[in-house]
Amino acid sequence: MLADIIDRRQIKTDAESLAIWGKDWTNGFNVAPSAVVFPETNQQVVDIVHYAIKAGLRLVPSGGRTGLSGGAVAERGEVVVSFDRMNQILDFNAEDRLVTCQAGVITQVLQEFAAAQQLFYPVDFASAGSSQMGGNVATNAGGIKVIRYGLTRDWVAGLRAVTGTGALLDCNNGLVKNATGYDLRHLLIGSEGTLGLITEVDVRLAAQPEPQTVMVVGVPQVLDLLNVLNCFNSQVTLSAFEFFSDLALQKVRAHRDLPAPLADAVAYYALLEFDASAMDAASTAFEQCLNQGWVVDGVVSQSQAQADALWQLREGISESIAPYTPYKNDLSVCIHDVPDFLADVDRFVAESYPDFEVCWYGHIGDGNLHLNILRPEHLSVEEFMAKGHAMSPKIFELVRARGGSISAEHGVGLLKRDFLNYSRSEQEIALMQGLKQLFDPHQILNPGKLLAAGV
Ligand code: S2G
Ligand code: ZN
Repeated sequence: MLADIIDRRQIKTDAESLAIWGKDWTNGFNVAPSAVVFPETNQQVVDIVHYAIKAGLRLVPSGGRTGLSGGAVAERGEVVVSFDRMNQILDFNAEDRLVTCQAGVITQVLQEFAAAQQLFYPVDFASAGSSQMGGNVATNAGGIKVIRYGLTRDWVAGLRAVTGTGALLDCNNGLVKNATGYDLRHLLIGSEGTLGLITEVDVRLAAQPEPQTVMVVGVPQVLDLLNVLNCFNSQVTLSAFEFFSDLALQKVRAHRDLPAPLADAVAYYALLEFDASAMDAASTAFEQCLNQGWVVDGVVSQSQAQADALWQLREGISESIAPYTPYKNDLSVCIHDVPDFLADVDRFVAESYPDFEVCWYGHIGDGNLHLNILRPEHLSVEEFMAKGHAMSPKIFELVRARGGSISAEHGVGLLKRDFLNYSRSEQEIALMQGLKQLFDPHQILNPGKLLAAGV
């Protein structure tokens, strides 16, 4: 049917393609798209939406397929709209420091393009090598530099998107200032393909930072991580403040054959990044933390290669624990709440799930914790996922008690859809459903993601 409106070479229906493009990095969901279509222009995306309305097709937008909440999973015969072939950088303006990317531009390609203009695209995370700009905008991707540079949302100066009525919206057009009503750009950012299919993004670029230094310190008491953060934050402009447990470090070292960062193992580690010119201030802060007993040891990169090696210890975690089919939760609370929240969760899991190994890591400088439970040998994946789903509401209760988020940066997708009420009020959810009705009256855009379908 689709061949009526798009070249056959842009349509795949073979089983292997359906299996590849029908999912993202999330496991545990049925993968059953009916076809994959590869538009090459905005107009083709418009035509696909108009056709879907007429033919009663439902569409799942697909970018780098690195999502962790099932946001790009086609589980019920939907047509996957892949932006792989809309992967060009269309324009760049040095005065505006703006680059216009098609949705399929890989994050790393944009980072390298920015560097070639002596500028900097400051949103970075482990999947930068395969994630795409459209998906980054659709999930408001965060990552490891948020503490200094904010999230994707902060760098989107404009975007083009096709709504569920087939309207091609051109939002904000790269303007710095535009006080002319509701900023629809910010509705579409983080909407996970449920309000519109993002086809192009006008991205603002930052000035190139000076050379960075990376420090890894050993923190025996998890609660002291926040003391270390506060001590450094008061004296150093941090580009990153990440943490990971010794269990996470063991898995990365085994998976990537990397040396330990410190002479002795410590229960927790913090990875800090800051301008090389702030080394003296960082040394002072380190000494203070040492005197307080908050840290016991530390290492500082002396070269870019050493900085990259230290970053591997953090950025390699997700991939290194994947073989343990971890049960993931991506949680956030206000920074001042992190110590008590961490203690709440650790206590709850130890009491209720003594056989669960908790692998803690994340962007603790943003109050964002990645709670990964590694699958115990004696449980099958199905049994383990079922136990995880039963455990999550109790974890979300701890999140709600502190006004936190049940999905800090990975989005809602399918995985967290039924738990929105732990972090959003009924009034807010009703308004979100109203917006969904306005932008996608035929319920064809990523149905069932973020919001329960058909409401
Ligand atoms: C991270 C990556 C995905 C995961 O490493 O910061 O956001 O495994 C994560 O949780
Ligand atoms: Zn993360």
